[in-house]
Amino acid sequence: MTGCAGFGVEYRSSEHLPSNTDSWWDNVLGVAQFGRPAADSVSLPVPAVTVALPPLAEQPCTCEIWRAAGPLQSGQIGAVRYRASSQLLFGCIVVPESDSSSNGRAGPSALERTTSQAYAEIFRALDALGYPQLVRIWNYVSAINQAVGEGERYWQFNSARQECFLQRAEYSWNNVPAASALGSAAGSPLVIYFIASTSAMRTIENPRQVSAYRYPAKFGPRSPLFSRAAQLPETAGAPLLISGTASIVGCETVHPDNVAAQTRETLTNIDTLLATARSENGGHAYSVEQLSYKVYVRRPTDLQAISQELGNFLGTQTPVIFLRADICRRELLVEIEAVGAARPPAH
Ligand code: 3EB
Repeated sequence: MTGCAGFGVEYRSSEHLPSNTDSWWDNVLGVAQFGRPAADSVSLPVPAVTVALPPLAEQPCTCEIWRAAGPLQSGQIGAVRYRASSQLLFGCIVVPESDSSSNGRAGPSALERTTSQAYAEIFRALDALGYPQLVRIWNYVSAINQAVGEGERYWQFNSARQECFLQRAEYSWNNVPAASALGSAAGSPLVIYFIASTSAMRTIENPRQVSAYRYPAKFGPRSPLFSRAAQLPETAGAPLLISGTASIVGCETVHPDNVAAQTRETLTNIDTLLATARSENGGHAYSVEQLSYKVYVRRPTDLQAISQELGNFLGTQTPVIFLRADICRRELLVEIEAVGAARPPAH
């Protein structure tokens, strides 16, 4: 197998994972577990990272399972655990905030130091392993909306992230991975997991939205650095990884008090991104019904309204999971990310 064959995501409750010796695991790259894995669960045979965001579902733990065609190899470099095919790598790192070594009184905050440490470890692992291109990255930051100084903790995270990327030759303002950054409970460690590739990706921006790296300073002194979507190399359906997407038009939050309208605006943003991906990238037939969705919900009581809007837009056949999370602007009530492959271009 070559390229990104077999690449994709699947969602399952922890209770429904096959036993460790099952061949089902052979082409699993890694797992993110949302919520509380069963106390008696044995460690999984692939890298697994636990994120303290509870699923809004009956089961206490939802697994996001990433696959790629094998053979796959696992290992650990520094604090980064990984598993990789010849082209794609899944990696994860957990850094408690207090663990980050202090450099005295002034200078960067604990969250900035922790973020810089995590990204330094990630880049060191990718350098050592030869997967230089980060394609998609998930950042789970505790107390993300908490006020600090002039801003919020999210701003501190953004400062450190921007500095880390811009120090690297592989990245520039308009060539950065797709991302999500969500808030977990205060006291949770910084949890980051990611997909990296041996070859270059293509990034896609949304014409309805100002690129995040161009957000004006009122959203923080150093802008968030991520692209709206990343497309893996042009093999096997050109998989598209869509960043966390919210009710933002231009650079402003719209419908601050209306969760149904925020959900519709978010889905319009995703739809627009797919149209852009189709027109820029050789007519790959991406469609909203063919993606898998992960929905972050600020207030559990909004679940029904959000779920109803999604149903109207996507029908009921589309894989969707819902997680309780803080979103990086206080007025945002919902954020949605997605992943999927295309049908081949029509000739
Ligand atoms: C936005 O569009 C909403 O900081 O990595 C979405 C996806 C958002 C990723 C990030 C933030 C991030 O600005 C928030």
